[in-house]
This record gives sequence, C-alpha cells and structure tokens, in this order.
Amino acid sequence: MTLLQDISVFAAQSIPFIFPRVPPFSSPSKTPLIMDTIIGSLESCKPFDSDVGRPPNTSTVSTVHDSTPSTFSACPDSTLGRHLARRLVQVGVNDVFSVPGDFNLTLLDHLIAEPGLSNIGCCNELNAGYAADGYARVRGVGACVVTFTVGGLSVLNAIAGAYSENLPVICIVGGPNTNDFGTNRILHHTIGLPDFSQELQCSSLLLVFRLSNKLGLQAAVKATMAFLDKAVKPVMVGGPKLRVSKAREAFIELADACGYPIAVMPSAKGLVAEQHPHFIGTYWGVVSTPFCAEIVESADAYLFAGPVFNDCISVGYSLLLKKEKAIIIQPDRVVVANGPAFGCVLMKDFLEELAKKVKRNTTAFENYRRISVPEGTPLKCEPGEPLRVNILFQHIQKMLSHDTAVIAETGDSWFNCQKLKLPEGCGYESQMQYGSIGWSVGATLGYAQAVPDKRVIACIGDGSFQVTAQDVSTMIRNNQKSIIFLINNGGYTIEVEIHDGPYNVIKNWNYTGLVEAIHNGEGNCWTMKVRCEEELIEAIKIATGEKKDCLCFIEVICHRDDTSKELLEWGSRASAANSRPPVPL
Ligand SMILES: Cc1ncc(C[n+]2csc(CCOP(=O)(O)OP(=O)(O)O)c2C)c(N)n1
Ligand SMILES: [Mg+2]
Repeated sequence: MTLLQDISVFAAQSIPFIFPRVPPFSSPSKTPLIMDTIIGSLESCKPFDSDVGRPPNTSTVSTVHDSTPSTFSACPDSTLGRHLARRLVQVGVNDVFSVPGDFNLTLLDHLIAEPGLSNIGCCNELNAGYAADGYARVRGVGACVVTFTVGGLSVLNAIAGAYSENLPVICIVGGPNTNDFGTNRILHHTIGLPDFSQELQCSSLLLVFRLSNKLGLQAAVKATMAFLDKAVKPVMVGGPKLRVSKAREAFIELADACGYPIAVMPSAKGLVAEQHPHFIGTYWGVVSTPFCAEIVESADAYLFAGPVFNDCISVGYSLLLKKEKAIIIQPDRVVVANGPAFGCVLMKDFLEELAKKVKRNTTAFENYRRISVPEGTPLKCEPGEPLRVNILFQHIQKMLSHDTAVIAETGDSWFNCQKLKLPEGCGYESQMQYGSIGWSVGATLGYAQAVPDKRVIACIGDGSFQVTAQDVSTMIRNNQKSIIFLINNGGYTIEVEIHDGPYNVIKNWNYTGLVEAIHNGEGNCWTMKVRCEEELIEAIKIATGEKKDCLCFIEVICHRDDTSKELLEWGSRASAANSRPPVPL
C-alpha cells in the first residue's frame, strides 16, 4: 500500500516530457564527395544522497502545483496536466493514444477530464505512436502519452518514423518525480542507472519560425524563370515535403498556370489530386506509371517540389535525371540547375510567385498524350482459380471513392497500392521514408479515429501484421469500421525479391482466427478468408453492404511468388545496390 501511495505521488508530480518532434539526429559527417551531377546517384547532480532506498524528501512532495512553474500557480487548481490537456485541444487534438503507466496515471486523469479530449488506450506504445502518426496525417497534429522509459523507448521507433515524414506528433512521456533528479536514486523502469537525461535531451524543443527573405525569393523566381523559359518540354514532380511545406495548393496553382505535366514521387502519392488534367502518374524510374518516366526523364527541365531521393525511391540509384536540368525546391531552399542556391525561400511562397509569372508550355503534356495508350482489358480469374494479386487490386480499385482512404504497408502493398488511381478526395498514406513494418496497423487506427466519416482500406502483408496485430483490438473497442486486407503470402515477399533465404518464410497464422480471438464477442467485427475471385467478390460485397458499419478483416491467401511486376524490377535493382562490393579501406 505504501508503495502504491508513493507511486501515485510520483505520478502526480511527474512533469511530462513533451517533444513535438524528436531533435534532429546527428547529421552525417560531411565527407568530401566527388562532384557528381546525377540525382539520387551512388555518390551522392545535486549532492549525492547516501541513504539507501530512503523515501524521497517528503517535505517537498505534496501536490502537483508545488512542482509546476509559477505561471500555473496563479489559479489554485491549475496543474500542468490540465494545462497540457487544454493545449492539446487548442492545437487540434481530440484523441490521445496512450498506454497507462505509474508515471503518467495522474496526467491521464487530467486528460480524460478535459472536454473535447478522448483517451484511446492502445495495446502497446509502438502502436500508440503509429496511431498518433496516422492521426497527424489528416488532422495536422497527433498525440500519444506513454510512461517513463519502458514506454518512452518503445514509442521511439514510431516517433522516429513520424519525424522522418515531418509529421507533427506530440509525444508525452511520464517522467520521474522532480525530487529525484540529480539524487542518484535508482528508479524502476530504468536500466538501473540514476541518469534520466536521455529522455530529457529528447525533450528539448525545436522551434523554428520562418519567413521567406523577400530579395532571395525574387532572385530565386527570376533565376528559375530564366531557366524554365528556355526549356522546350518542362515537367513538374511533387515530392513528400510538399506536406510539411504546406505547399500542396501552391503546387497545383503553378501546375494550372504553366500547363506542364505533373507527376508525384511514390512517397508523395495522395498529396496531389490525381484528377488534375495534366496528371501523368507516379515517377520512380523504371517502376513508374506507364509513360510517366519516359516523359519526365526526357524533359529538358524538371521542377521537383519537396523531393527526397533515397535509395528506395531512386530504385537503387537508377533514376536517369541530371542535376543541371533540375529545379529542386526544398521547404526553405531552391537550387536552380545545379547552380545558384537560394536559402530562406519558403516553398509555398516560391511556387505562388512562380505561378504568377511562369510562361505556359504544354509541349511535354501533349507528348504524353500522343504516346500513351489506354490500359488493356481487365483481368479475370478462372472459376475457383487461386486468387492473383493483380485481380485483388483490381477489385480494391473499384472500392475507392471520396469516402475512402488507402493505407499501404511496407512490402508488396507499396507497389500494388501505388498503382491505384485515387478518385477525388480519396486519402492515401504510406510510410515510404522510414518503412518500419507494422506501421500500418497503428496508422489505420489513428487515421480512422481522425476521420470517422471515411472508410479506411488498409493493405497489410502478413509479415508486417505480425509486428503490431494487437491494436485491431483498439479499432474494435472504438467502433471503427475500417476494412483490412491481410495479404497472406506466407512470408516477407519484398525481401524475397531482394535477397532470398529461409529467413524470409514466416510461421503461418490463422489470421481470421486471431482477429476473432481479439474480437471475443465484444464490439463489431467481421472476418473472412478468401482464396479465389468469387470469394473476394463476396467478401467485398458483405464488407461494403451488410457489414458496412463493422471492422472488416479479409484474409486474402496468395501464392508466395505472386508479386507485382514493379516489385520484381525494383527488387533486382535494390539487390544490385545492396550487393555492391565494400569500399576498400
Ligand atoms: C521494423 C522493421 N523490421 C524489419 C524490416 C525489414 N522488412 C522490410 S519489408 C519486410 C517484410 C514485409 O513482409 P510482408 O508484410 O509480409 O509484406 P510482403 O512483401 O510479403 O507483401 C521486412 C522484414 C522493416 N522494414 N521494418
Ligand atoms: Mg507477406
């Protein structure tokens, strides 16, 4: 009992550490590089306390406002927890994803007492973090609450993922009682060292207030115009940093004004409306939408807004792009044709200014229209024939509308979902920069919580699902009605196509059985196993008909080698890049 009381006092006094974004990881050392012009190329303490196990100094342990800054003590019942709860609502958070622990329990009391804030208890911290990530993608901000160290370190992978995709996720981690700092006391949930500084370091805030430098902006626009006006067949490509730059509309404004064809990088799918009359698909080298790479790579000027050319998106560094032909626009910087770079220029301002002045040039789009041919006849399975992945996605395509959103997990789902044509207003999310398998389960939970009116359609491989499956429970508990397509191909197929070995085979689970066990008769959940096209049609009919208000889990059984053509192509190139001989020391 004493222990419990002590713990509750600790929790009452815990000052949560908040880190809207984890601080930047140390930047890679700047090794001199050989000058290269190919984009995405290879080169490129208080006094020591000697009393063993002595209770904390009880004279200073009392109520929350004893330990809160003076700004909070003006009102006798103000607490840091209450303040946090209000601020969360004010910034747009109505649901916090949490796992309770003795360092955050009292904080949770404050959060649940706040009108407009709901606590969504998750099965583990990793999923709580992924859920906050999914929530932030639609709401602009998401939040999770976890306990000290055991929770904080578990959630870290999700926070790193959100950081890598520039998503504002607020992670509140219960911390030790302020009386314990610098005392050399050893607390539970630590690795047995009296050093709490790791999480403190993570709590340092990164506040950057930015405005474009007017002269820099004008100079950047002038240099870009001079370059683009000379071009014969320029194109535009949207990258993932369009989101953090809040420049999606400005990108379309420019597209409307200039008449260039517009493509997106795979990591930016969903950020640019695909119904735009000049939209030509996803650009990622040899695995692009048909006729898209041909137009982009043959252009004499390409404007990339917010690109990230990592190894995966550059398809093992095989893009045929030249820096001298590129305008690269980053959130606060513009580089023109590998020449002048203009700092302190915000992407949104730059695109808006350029839209006002750019000359219209539809040559590349007309070329695209001339060379592209319509897609072939739709595929059909023979009666009872094992279901093929191509057919599965043909049916998923028909489910998409303004009222749906697609969540694509790492794996072959990346490639299959990439080919879906998004109707107006249909959401699309994937985690292509960080690519941590299991992300989609938490992200589906968070996304659906953020936009209850949309039906989330999640495409998740069996290997990924095994990482984070538990939080289907939280979806059911919160009456969510997402549709999960669990693609059971018996293993890590994407890895198979890069480099195969026995480690890519996983234990087969009875996935519908697992979800039924989680469901356990409480809440609305419906499951079905599907082996052929007829069963798939039936499953989709039920999921979108009589079970439309239900969490629907459809396990699709596919052949281990049934992959998208794009994965095969991408896998060979990723493999070639991975198997380069080591650099001699
Ligand atoms: C946390 C984490 N661990 C390991 C990996 C490496 N990895 C990438 S994809 C993948 C397999 C995914 O398999 P599955 O979800 O079944 O998708 P499939 O390719 O079969 O469609 C693995 C293990 C990773 N990306 N993230
Ligand atoms: Mg698999």
